[in-house]
Amino acid sequence: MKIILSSDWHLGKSLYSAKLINEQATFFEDSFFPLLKEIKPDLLIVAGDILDKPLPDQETLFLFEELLRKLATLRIPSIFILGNHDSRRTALHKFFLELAGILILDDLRYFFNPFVFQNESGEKIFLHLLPYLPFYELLEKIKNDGVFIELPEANLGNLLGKLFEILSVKSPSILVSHFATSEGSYSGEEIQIKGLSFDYLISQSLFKKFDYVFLGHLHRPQKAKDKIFYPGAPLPYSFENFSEKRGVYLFEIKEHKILSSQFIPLSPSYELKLIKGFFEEILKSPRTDTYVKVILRDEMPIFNAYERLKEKFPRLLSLEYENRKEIYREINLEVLDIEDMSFEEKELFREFYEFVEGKALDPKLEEIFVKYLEEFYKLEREEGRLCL
Ligand SMILES: [Mn+2]
Repeated sequence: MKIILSSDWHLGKSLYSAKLINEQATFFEDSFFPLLKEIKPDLLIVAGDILDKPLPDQETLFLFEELLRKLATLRIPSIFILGNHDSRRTALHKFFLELAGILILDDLRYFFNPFVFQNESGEKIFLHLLPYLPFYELLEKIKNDGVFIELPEANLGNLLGKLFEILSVKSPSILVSHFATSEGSYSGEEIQIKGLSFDYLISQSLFKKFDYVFLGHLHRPQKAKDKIFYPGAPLPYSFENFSEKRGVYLFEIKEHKILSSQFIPLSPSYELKLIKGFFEEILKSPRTDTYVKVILRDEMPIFNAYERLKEKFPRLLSLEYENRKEIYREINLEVLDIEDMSFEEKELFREFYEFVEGKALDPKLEEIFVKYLEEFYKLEREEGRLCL
């Protein structure tokens, strides 16, 4: 039996100001579906974060619909579970989709009693499907199923530990779920949404009961102990680890065992580039149409830097200064003593500079400021706008 495992599609994702929907459509058209056609898996599993937002826009829903239509046309049985970015909207037409061989799981109906999947040659696997649900919702659902659990401390690790304890499994048992494990390796793309906090870090030692564990949430492809697999996001969704290979896992299962697990890299439909250096040097680099993030090493702010770099890099998404990370410090109004503030321009500028930069004003900068201030007054006087 051949299984393709994918996760974290994040359809409808934006990277800074750039909507990636067209690139996502191209990726599925040019990379993902050609692979499915070539491999003809018995089953496709997508382990959560199908859509990027709980309230997806129309374009995202159209793309999702198109992908589901293709899966149905290719007659590839598919199982999707919800991730922390999804909402019930992702599973809206689940009952109709099931008629087309596509299961979208937003509840626990195949957790205690596994979903038994059997291929044409009679090979069977037992899938325990556990979609992402906020902790208290999960607790509520378990109660509704008539399972009562006492927790020493209300956190997901404890709850899952107990749940796995009472679960009865048959081989090969596969857990499909969506969360972070404390031993996992992060990409910086796993944005906290719907309160996914450190309580949601699960120790991999909890999985003893299962033969295999297929997980979503961490965006870097990774495996552990030859039984825990994260396929990761199929496309790069941040400027961290963007050069890492993305793709899917292919499993060959025979006689209750995974005979082989292979990570298959897929070509991305776009590239990300991180450029670090001094402004004048960067201006000399060749023009590129890929998505770019620039980090300037310059100490002093560069006039109109974004617009000037944009000529070189039309898809410039972000511009940062390496040493000016704290520029958006929280403004603490209680510390600002208005009565004590001077309204003399030089003094005001010095205070403003100190407030924004967190350090004293350089005398050279002050000189420049005074020079422009004098010029400004001179001009204003000449034009008759100032009666001083
Ligand atoms: Mn994700």
